[in-house]
Amino acid sequence: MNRSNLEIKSKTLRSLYCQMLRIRLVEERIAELYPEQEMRCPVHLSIGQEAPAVGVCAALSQKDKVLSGHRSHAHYLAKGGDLKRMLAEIYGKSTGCSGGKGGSMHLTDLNAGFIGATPIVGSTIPIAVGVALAARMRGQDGIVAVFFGDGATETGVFHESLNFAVLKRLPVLFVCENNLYSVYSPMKVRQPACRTIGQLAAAHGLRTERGDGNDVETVWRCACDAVAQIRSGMGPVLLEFLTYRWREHCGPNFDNDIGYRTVEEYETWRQRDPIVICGKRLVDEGVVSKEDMRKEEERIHLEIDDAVAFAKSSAFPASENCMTQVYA
Ligand SMILES: Cc1ncc(C[n+]2csc(CCOP(=O)(O)OP(=O)(O)O)c2C)c(N)n1
Ligand SMILES: [Mg+2]
Repeated sequence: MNRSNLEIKSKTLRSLYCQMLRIRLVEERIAELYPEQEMRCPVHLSIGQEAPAVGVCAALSQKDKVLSGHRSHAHYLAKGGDLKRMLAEIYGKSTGCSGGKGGSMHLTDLNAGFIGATPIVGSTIPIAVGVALAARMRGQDGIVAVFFGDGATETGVFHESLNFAVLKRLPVLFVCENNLYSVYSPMKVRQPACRTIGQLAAAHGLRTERGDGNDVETVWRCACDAVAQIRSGMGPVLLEFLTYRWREHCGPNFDNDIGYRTVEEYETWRQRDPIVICGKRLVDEGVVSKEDMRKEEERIHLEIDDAVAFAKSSAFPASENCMTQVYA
C-alpha cells in the first residue's frame, strides 16, 4: 500500500473506531440511566455488535438511505442521526425525533437519510425495497441499506422483498446482523444447519457475502465492494455479518444466568470486542496513542452529558397533540 492509501486507511479506521466507541458509550449511558424509570419505552441495545452498523454506514454517502428494526440505535447514530433527538425520543419528549410518541423503536432522521425503524420484525425490509423503487421512478440516484437480524430472515416479506429487488435490479443493500439468536431461540432450533442465510438469499439471485461482524475493517471493506457493485447497476446484494449481543434481548441487563446460552459462549464473544480489536490495531499501527483514545472518550462523555440534559429538560408532548403524528 502506498503512503497516501495508508493514510486514508488509517484515517478511516480511526473514524470507525471513534464511531463505535460513541455508540457503545451512548448505549452504556442508556443502560445506566434506565433504572431511573424515566425512559418508559423498551430498549434493545446493540452493545457488542456495533461494527456492522458503523462499517456499513461508512461505505454509504450522505444521500444514501438507511432503514432498521427494533435494535436501531447503532444504525441511526452511524448514519449521522441526531443524538439529542434520539435520547429525547427515548425519554418520550416532544423534542424527540418522533415527537416523543415513538420511543426507541421508532427512530428517524430524514436529514441524515435515516428513513426509519419499526418494531415489527422484517417490516422495514419491503419498505426499503419500496424506497429504492420510488427513488428510481423519480429519477434519483443513491442506494438504500436495510439492517435486520437473523430472525427477520424467517419472515415471508424477507423473501418477497429479495425476489422483487432482484427482479427490478433495485439498488438495495440487505444487511443481516446474525447474532445467533432470536430472543431466546438459537439458530439451531429455527433453521436447518445444512444451509446459510446467504444461500437462502443466493437462491433468489442475489450476490451474497458472509463476514466477521466483529471486525469493523472487514465489514467496511465488504460493504464498500457491495456498494460499488450496487452503484454500477448490478442489482441488490446481501451481506451477512456474524456478531453477538452482550446484554439481554430487550433491556439494560445481562441475562446469562437464565440459561438459554452458555457463559462460555458469551465469554468467547466478549473476548472479541469489536472496539478492542479495532483499538489495538490502531495502537499497534501507531495511528493513535492510548492518550488520544482517552481524550476521545472524554469528549464523547461530554457530548452525551449534554444530550441527556437536553432530553431530560425537554417537555413532554402536549395533551392536545396526542392524536397528531399517529396513524389510526
Ligand atoms: C412480526 C413479529 N414477530 C415477533 C416479534 C417479537 N420479536 C421482537 S424482536 C424478536 C427477535 C428478532 O430476532 P432477530 O431478527 O434475530 O433480531 P435481534 O433481536 O437478534 O437483533 C422477536 C421475535 C415482533 N416484534 N414482530
Ligand atoms: Mg438475532
